[in-house]
Amino acid sequence: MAVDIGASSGRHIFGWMEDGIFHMEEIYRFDNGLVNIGGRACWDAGRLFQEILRGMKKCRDTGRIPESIGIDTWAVDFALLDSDGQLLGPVVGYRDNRTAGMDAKVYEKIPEGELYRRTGIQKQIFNTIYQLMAVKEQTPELLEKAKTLLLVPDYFHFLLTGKMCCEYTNATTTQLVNVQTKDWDWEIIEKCGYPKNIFPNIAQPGHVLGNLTEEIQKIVGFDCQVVLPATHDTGSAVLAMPCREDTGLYISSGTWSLMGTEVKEAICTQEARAANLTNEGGYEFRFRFLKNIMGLWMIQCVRHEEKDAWSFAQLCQMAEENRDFPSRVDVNDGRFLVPESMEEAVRDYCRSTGQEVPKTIGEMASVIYQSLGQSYSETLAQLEGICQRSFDCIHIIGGGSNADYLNQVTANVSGKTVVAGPTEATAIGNLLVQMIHGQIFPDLKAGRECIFKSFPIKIFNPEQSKGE
Ligand code: ADP
Ligand code: LRH
Repeated sequence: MAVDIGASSGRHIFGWMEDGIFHMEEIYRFDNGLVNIGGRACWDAGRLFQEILRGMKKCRDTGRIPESIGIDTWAVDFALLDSDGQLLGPVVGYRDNRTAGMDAKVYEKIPEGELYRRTGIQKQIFNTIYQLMAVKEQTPELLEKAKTLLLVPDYFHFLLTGKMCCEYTNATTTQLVNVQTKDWDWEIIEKCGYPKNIFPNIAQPGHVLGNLTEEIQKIVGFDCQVVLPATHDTGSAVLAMPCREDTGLYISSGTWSLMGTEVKEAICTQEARAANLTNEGGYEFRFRFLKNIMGLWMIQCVRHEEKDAWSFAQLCQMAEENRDFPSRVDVNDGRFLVPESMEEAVRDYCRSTGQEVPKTIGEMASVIYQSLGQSYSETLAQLEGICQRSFDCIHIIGGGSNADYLNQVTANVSGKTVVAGPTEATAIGNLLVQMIHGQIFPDLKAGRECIFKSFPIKIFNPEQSKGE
């Protein structure tokens, strides 16, 4: 059983092998999003854990009892726990503005270039290293009281088993893990002044954390092992890329668009840093050399502002009807990270750059999808330049691979064939690691091979004449 919780929704996916084919069934789905707690943008960790239990109970009710379970979520966010394992405060979300100015504070202790060389992680103002600096500066008593720091999936795994660890793939997104030793970089932690004893041991995907506690068994009605997947959702998603070689080009497309390729050794050069490319830790110590692109967050916000009057499929269709609308925005501009109004932020960008301002929702959607496509195309050029190779096609995986119009725009602007799917790549990748642990697959290569033949994919070839 994979429990995959993204920034916009979570789901319980049951997976099994039958006749050489990887099958899966969605058992339960729930919404996610930021909530305001005491003026901060937070995750409702209590509700999310209740949703996790609800989905597990549904397993029991439908007779789908898993052999093992693993949870993945978005990266970087964490819980601080006291000596009784209780939360010391709400789990603040990465879009909260408490990190403003914290980059400068961190660089007073350790220069930015050195940080990149030691961790390989791109600067994102919301990385755990900057969030912890915000805690240290704004609420130092929290850090003094804290006994343990757990990233979000580690926290949920702790609530299920009573056991604590930080899973490696997600731990690397803290920007506190050394790219060589693959362990906490104690020197960075010390220089930043964070208490060393709050960082638990790092465990690899495939590690058996333990069984469900008796209390949880009573609630959900069964017992099973918790086997760590790649708990960083992007880490799981990329495992499920339906590609015969490891080195394909992917966009893991959801709230964020994570575009990159797998590499054996991290690329921590000045050129890679200037392009804001990151080296996130992966299964078997592979690295995902990728860029965080603002992603479908932009269209999610617009849909929300329009009171969910249109489905994503309708927004795609309206964008296509307005395909000739000429304006483009830099989707990675900071103003789109957490704007009061995404529509106003897009209009403001167009106005201030002397471009035509979108008036209708169709024009707005057209600007967003086509600007995303443009950013993909620019990132492709950077990746091809730095990796000194050309890619045959772009794999788009995750919920965003449902966006046919964006897939077509991506093919058109990049001149590459787009292979779209599977849409539940993250849950499949999560299951894959559990299945390798259960010896259903001998290794990742065999698992990827099976995904390739088990799940439908859609092909989009470039239509140069359409001129996006
Ligand atoms: P996350 O894991 O970050 O919460 P998902 O991988 O679930 O995100 O992807 C959700 C996104 O996928 C939505 O924001 C939406 O833009 C896109 N999407 C899902 N279904 C469709 C569809 N039918 N047509 C167009 N876009 C879709
Ligand atoms: C995608 C994701 C991404 C991170 C961001 C915080 O869900 O995990 O890889 O950079 O959320």
